[in-house]
Amino acid sequence: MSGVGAAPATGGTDGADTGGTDFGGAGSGGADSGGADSGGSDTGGGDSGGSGGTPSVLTVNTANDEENVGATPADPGGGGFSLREAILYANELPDHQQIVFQSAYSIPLSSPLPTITETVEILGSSTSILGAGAGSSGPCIAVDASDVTLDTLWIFDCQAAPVAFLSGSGNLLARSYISGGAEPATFDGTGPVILFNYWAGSDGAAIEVLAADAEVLANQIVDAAGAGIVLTDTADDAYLLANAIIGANPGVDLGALDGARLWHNTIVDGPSSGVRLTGTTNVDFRNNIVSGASAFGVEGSDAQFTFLDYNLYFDNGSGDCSSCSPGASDLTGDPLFVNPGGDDYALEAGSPAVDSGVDLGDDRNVTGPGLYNGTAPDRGFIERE
Ligand SMILES: [Ca+2]
Ligand SMILES: [Ca+2]
Repeated sequence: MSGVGAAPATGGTDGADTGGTDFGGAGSGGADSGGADSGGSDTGGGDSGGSGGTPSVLTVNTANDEENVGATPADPGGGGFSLREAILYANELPDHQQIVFQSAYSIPLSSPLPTITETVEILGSSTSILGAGAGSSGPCIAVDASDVTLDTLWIFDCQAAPVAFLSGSGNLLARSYISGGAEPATFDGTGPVILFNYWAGSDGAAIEVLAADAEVLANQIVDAAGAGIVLTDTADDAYLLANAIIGANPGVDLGALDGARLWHNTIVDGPSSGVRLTGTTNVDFRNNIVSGASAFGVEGSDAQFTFLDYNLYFDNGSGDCSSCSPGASDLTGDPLFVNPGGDDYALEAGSPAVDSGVDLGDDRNVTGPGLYNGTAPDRGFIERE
C-alpha cells in the first residue's frame, strides 16, 4: 500500500546553518508518494478555510519568537508575524490553514510553542526551530488536534520532546530533521504518520509511539542514546516500513502491544539488541536486515511472531535470535553495505539482500516501474537500482 522506497540522504544534515539543504526533497525520490497518502491527504479537505475573508495561508515573516497580543497577519505588531503568533491565530480559526515562512528562518524559542489545537499545516521549508532556550516545561511543538501536518521543519535541542502528538487522527510529521531532543518525540492519538524524517543524536529514545495504527515510514535514526523506535503497550497494529536505525539501544523496543508489521527495516550497530519484544504479540517481521547488534538481532520468542522470515542477520554478538528459530528463507551473510562508516547502509552489488525479499505488496522502487527492481524486492530499507 505504501510507496516508500527511499529515505533521506544521511549526508549534509549536520546543523542549523545548513538549513537550506532539502535533504528530504524530490531529489531523494518520491518521499511524499508513500505514507502521506494515509495521513496527509485528508488534510486537503479543509479548502474552505479561505471562506469569509479568512486567509487560508498565514505567512510568518519574522524569526523573532514574539507574542504580541492580538497579532494578526495584517497587524502583527513587533517585528512581524511570528510562528508563535501564527499558531495562536490559526487556533482561533475554524477549518484549515497553512502556515508558511517567508524564508528559512532560525527561530530561537524562549518557551514551548503554543499547543496546536486546530487543523493546520505547517510547511517549514527548512525553517529551524531552536529549542535550547525553550525550557523543559513542554514539547517544542505539541499537537492536540486532528489532520495536522508538520512538514520540513528542522527542530534542534529541545529540552523536552521536540514534537508531541497528544490526540487526534490524521496527523503527519514529514520530511523533518530532528536533533538533540532531551525526550523522545511522542505520537499519541490514532494513526499518526511519521514519514521520511531524519533523527540525529537524541538524549534518549528518538520516537515513542503510543497510538494505535501508527505508520513509521522511511525514517533514518542515527545516534539515539536510547531506543530508535519505542512501540509502547498501546501501540497496537503499528506499521514500520523502510526505516534505517543506526546505533540505537535497542533499535526497536516493542512493549505489550498486539499486532505490528516491521518490514524492510535496516537495524544496525546498536549496543544492545536490534529488536526487543517484551510481552508483544502478533508481530510480522520480514524483509529486514539486522546486523552488528552487541546482543541479539531479535530478542523474542517464536510464539510472539505471526511471521519471522526473509530477514538477513549478520554479526550479532549474542546471536541472531534469543528464543526464536530462523525462518526457512532467512540469510546470514554479510549484507555488503555501501559505506557503513559514513552511515550509508544501501546495498552493494552482490549483496545477499538484493532480490532476496518476499513481495509484500509495497512499492519498493517508488518511481520505477512495478513494485521493485530486479527479480524480487531487496531486504532492508532501500531498494537497489
Ligand atoms: Ca508580532
Ligand atoms: Ca530488487
